[in-house]
Amino acid sequence: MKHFFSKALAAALCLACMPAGSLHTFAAESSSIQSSCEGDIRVSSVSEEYGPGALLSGLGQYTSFQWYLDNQGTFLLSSLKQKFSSINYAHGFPHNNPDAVYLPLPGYNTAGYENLKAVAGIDLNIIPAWEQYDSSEEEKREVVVAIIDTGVDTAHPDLEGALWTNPGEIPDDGVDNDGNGYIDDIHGWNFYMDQASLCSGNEDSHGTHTAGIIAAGREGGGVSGIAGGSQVKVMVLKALGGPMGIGSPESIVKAIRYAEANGASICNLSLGTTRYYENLDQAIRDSNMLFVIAAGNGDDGGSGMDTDATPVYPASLPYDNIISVASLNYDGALAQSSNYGASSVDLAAPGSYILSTVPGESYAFYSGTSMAAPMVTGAAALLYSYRTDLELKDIRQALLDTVHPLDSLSGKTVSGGIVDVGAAFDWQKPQE
Ligand SMILES: [Ca+2]
Ligand SMILES: [Ca+2]
Ligand SMILES: [Ca+2]
Repeated sequence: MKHFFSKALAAALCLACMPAGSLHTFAAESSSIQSSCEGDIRVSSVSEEYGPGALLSGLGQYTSFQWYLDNQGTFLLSSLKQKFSSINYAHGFPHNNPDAVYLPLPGYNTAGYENLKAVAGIDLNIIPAWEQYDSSEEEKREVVVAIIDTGVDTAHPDLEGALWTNPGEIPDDGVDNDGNGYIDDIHGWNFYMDQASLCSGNEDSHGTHTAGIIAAGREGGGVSGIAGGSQVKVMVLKALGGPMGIGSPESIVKAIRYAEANGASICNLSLGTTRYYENLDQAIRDSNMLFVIAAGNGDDGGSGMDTDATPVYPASLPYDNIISVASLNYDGALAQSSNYGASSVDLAAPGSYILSTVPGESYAFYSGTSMAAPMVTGAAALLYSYRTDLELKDIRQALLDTVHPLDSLSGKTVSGGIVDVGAAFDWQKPQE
């Protein structure tokens, strides 16, 4: 087994003041409309004339801001700021626990984004995939996606129908009905607090956002998740918490084991650390799940790093069951804060100004590789559900083989491109 850990390099890595030895999630330059469990939706008047995708949902007041679904070249940050009453960072606390796993800090100054011009076609090409999925009469595979993150507001209306439900468990009766070792684990488990409750409020914004990217309903307004309204369901495994989104590698390892034991096949990890943990490495190496992992958001100054030279864990682990994901802007450039690596980062996905769910029936824009990874997780899950002829390792290959190549990603990622879901749906498995 190959070990990457380098003490000297570890200290150099972080989005902002992240010490060696912390695992954390990667949402940089987060722009929050609101993230509160009691919260209202603090959005000023929203017009559908801004941004792409206005027609994706008849009720979708937010869908028009999801540029990555169908980028028509009209998305403009300055317009966004005019439309929304508050655009703030979601996370802004220094990280100072040396033995933790945690949330990312905001990245660089976003001033350079004000007048960045969106480029048409820089998107997931998801529409053809949705059309195929919806029109096909073939039986779809049920796919459970484990989200190991902060918690998720499971009561968010846009996540109704998106959640995995443990079939053998009766809620709130104080009994471990299915005998899996966890009492009343209906939609997952809270490994951070070792309890069934999955949402504690603001601290669970990041996980709720991730869940929405993957599986928010395509119908009924709000946002549209990549695998929304499909046979894909998300299992909520809270392993990070507190105002700084801290957790331990042990919690993540337990969550990985739970996920696998309870039927998950794909696992989203929008988290990372500079420190090598043998137990985390082994849990991933020995797992049959496909892991989609955020590549990380750069160094102290918010500049993306080459993780071939400065690894980030677990994204940089060399296993075939990992897809490491970089973050792309709406103009097709690699996000300034996104890590990259010709051999350690597999592909890129949209990650700047991503609108998704946060606790309290709210929505927020976050940015970073934390948002790019669940794009790929959603794509992988939808593809795995649709292509019942494929195995998980084929899903990874299909996504890598069918990327839309971009000059900005050449030499910076293994595949040199942005994930193209429509093309992946038509992928042909090579004859052996
Ligand atoms: Ca149980
Ligand atoms: Ca029970
Ligand atoms: Ca929705």
